[in-house]
Order: sequence, then structure tokens, then C-alpha cells
Amino acid sequence: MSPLKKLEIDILTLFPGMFTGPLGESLLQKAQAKGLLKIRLHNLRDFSQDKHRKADDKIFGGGTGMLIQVEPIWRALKYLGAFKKGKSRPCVVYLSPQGEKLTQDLVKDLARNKRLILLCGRYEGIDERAMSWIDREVSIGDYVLTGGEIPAMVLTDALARMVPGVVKEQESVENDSFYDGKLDCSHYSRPAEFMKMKVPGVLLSGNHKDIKEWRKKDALEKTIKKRPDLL
Ligand code: 4H7
Repeated sequence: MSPLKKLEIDILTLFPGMFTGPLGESLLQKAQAKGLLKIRLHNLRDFSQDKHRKADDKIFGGGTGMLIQVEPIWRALKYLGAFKKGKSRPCVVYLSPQGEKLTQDLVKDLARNKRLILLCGRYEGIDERAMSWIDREVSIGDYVLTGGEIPAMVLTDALARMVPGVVKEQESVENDSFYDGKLDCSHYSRPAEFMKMKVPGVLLSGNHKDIKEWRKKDALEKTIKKRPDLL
């Protein structure tokens, strides 16, 4: 028996319908079909005790906007076993613009968990009292979005790639841009010449040592030119 490392992700959101497209296609779909990845969507409204299934409310002290209430979050986290003690406790991640910036290193770190709960912020965010149950607050970059759902999809995609077997060649995961802190080298496919633009000869030479050296140099040059901050 192969040691299947499965990743389980529970997503808490007011808009579960937003996820069906991205998670139901391509690699993420295949990973779920193979049992390598289990994604469960939960509507925060289902954890509301309000007769209208409301999970948001006005902000104390006045001002515009609404907040996700503390009680539905608490009920949802309790239901998902977030308050249990021990190793089986899932890691609770809150997607917000105030979080730690998502990088490949953070993805690798989070991928060490067997179970993750992703809480998607909406409106002005969550009641501050819910912050005590959050293990990691993560932002996908310094820009403003309408909700944490797209960040949760971004994180889910990046995490799924780290599960052995999801990406066909594990080598390709490790050779990717950012994995070793540099950009990827240039790639070419047929035809060898298009409108007088030629593929670098070395790549057609069949000399694997030369090709490896060329790629290393190309990746370095690219990084210097496009993202010197990475070096
Ligand atoms: C939590 C708290 C993530 C979630 C506040 C979420 C950007 C990111 C949100 C907010 C997000 C990111 C409240 C911030 C309304 C914007 C106008 C949802 N935006 N909101 N504000 N960079 N928005 O990862």
C-alpha cells in the first residue's frame, strides 16, 4: 500500500456557490476523484440560529457596513472539530487583507497539515472575538477584494499542488518558479522555427548536460531582469 497523503480542506463561506467552477475542473477535480484531496463547502448561514438564517449584523459603535457574527463562526468551528485537543485538530486559516502575505514558503508550511479550515471574510470582516480561534491569518497580496472566497480558492489550488500525486511529475512541482526562490527558465515547443523566430539550438541538441546548464543560466538571467528582488 502506498502512503497516500490526503489533504482535507473545509471551507466556511457565505457564498459556497462561488467555488463550484474552480474546484470542479481540471487538476483539482482529478485530485478529488483520486481521493488525494477532499474539499467540503459549508455555508455559514447553516450555522445561524436566526429565523432568517442571518450570519451578519451591524457594527457596534456605528458606521457603515456589516460584520460576520461571532456565533455562527463558533458553531461552525465546533461542528468541524476545531476546538478538539490533540493532533487531529485542524488548522484554522482566516483569509483577510490583514493577514500574513501568501508565498510559496507559507504554502509549503500550511500543506504540512492534514486538515485545514478556511474561513472566508466578507463585509467588514469578522467579529474580533472570533480571532481567538484563528491559527493563521493569510492575505494573497496587498489589494482589496470583496471577499475571502477568491483568496481561499487561490490557497486551495496552491495547497493541492503540494499533495504528492496531484501534479503528475512531482519534479515539476519542485522545479517551478518560486519553489527554489527563482523564476522558471524559458520553454519552447514545436515548431523549431516560427516566422523566423528560432528555438535556441542547444534545446534541440539532445545534450542533456548542456541543456541543464542553459536552463539554469536562463532562469538566473530572467530572475535578474524581471524579479531582482527574489535574489
Ligand atoms: C476579511 C476582512 C482578502 C475579508 C476584511 C479579503 C483582500 C484579501 C475581507 C475584508 C478581502 C487579500 C472588507 C476588505 C471590505 C475590503 C472593503 C474581504 N480583500 N474586506 N473591505 N488581499 N476582502 O487576501
